[in-house]
Amino acid sequence: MKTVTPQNRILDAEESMPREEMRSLQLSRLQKIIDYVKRVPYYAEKLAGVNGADITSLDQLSSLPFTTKQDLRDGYPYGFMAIPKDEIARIHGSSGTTGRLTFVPYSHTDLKNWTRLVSRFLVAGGLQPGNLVQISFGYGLFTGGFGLHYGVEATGAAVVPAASGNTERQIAILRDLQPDAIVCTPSYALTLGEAIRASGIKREDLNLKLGFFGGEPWSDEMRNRIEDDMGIFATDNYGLSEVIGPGAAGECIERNGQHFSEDHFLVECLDPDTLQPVPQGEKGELVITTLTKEGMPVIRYRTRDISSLHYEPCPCGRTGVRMSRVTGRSDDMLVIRGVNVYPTQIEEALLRVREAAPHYMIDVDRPDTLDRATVRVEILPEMFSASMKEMVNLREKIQKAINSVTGIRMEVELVAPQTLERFQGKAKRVTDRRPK
Ligand code: DLL
Repeated sequence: MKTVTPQNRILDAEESMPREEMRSLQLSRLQKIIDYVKRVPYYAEKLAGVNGADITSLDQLSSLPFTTKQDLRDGYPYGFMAIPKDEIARIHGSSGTTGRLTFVPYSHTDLKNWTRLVSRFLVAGGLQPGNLVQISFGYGLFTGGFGLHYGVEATGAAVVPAASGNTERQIAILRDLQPDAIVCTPSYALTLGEAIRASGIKREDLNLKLGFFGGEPWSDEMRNRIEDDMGIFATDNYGLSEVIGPGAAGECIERNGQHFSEDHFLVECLDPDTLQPVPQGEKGELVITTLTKEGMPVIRYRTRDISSLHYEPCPCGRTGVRMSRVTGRSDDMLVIRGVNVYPTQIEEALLRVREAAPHYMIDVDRPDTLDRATVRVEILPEMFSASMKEMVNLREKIQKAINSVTGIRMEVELVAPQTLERFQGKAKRVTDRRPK
């Protein structure tokens, strides 16, 4: 059974605006936001002497100050809020996997815009009015659950707010309510796919056609595996709490990059060391300026996400710049014996080896003077009874695959099926025990 490619539909005129028109819209919004953000003491100080009217070209963006996660932390809890407390409509928080939580206040207008932005990528990925969508993201401070919830409803589709966790119940919902689409992190989609197979349910017993996955890096190999397991057409969507949550960018059915909603965000791709723009199409750190946010606008927010930007026209008709898959966060990047390695590269390697499950953990230590990276990999249940020789061959095969993707040799340890942790939200796969 092949997954069916949905039809191309575009929700808003802004999505296919001629680029020149979009740039002039961005410029006028940038001018306004520059004056607006001065309500925040950090920006009042950093932008002293700069007025919106002084910005006459988008090229002047490069002269504006950056905002980092640390700046937001220094302003904890309300330091970056630009509206009075009684105008807050909701507060979310960043997942805080890399440190302390950051709170993000939204105005009523922000919530309205956010909902629309989420609807855009859902429609772009094939969602139709009348569809039923199972949302298996956490509902809470994390922006995934609520963000997708309102976005789905606004498209005319219906929601089953399954929330994250309880895989058995998730499968019962999939089987009994027959939703058309599922929303979760890609790592949870993999876990679900595996649990569905183990429960004896066939993908033909389900009605799933679409999957909307985001919140963490994943690869095309992983997409193939998930689509195969669930019989769906899967798209990627990107965002971060500090700028809005899901909905900053999302794939259309062409799946050749995620279209940024440029009427709401100005995106740059910079060399993380020199902070200068990288040539078009090359990898760098995404830096985002919010153009319409009221609750917590940010200027040149350093996302730490490594991606590339592509401006060539997309056959779908959308004109927004497209970002490539995020390879990883610059702060997730491991430097092992001087070589840069992202956890997603290990995943990519494992997905090339048929007998290995894409469930893994990476342990890094430095027993003497050299870094040592060990990848623990689950074997598939059908390999469990394999001979010692087959196991040794498998280990070597995995080692080779990792070597060809990362360029370095890592230790590989095979572990029994179902013994590594499964993630219900974002996966966390690295333990680094090297002395700092
Ligand atoms: O993860 C927002 C979100 C929720 C996006 C659900 C999509 C779907 P945070 O918890 O603040 O917000 O984490 C943001 O997650 O800087 C990236 O490192 C990573 N991330 C989000 N989406 C993707 C993606 C939400 N599609 C951080 N691919 C970001 C790769 C992603 N990484």
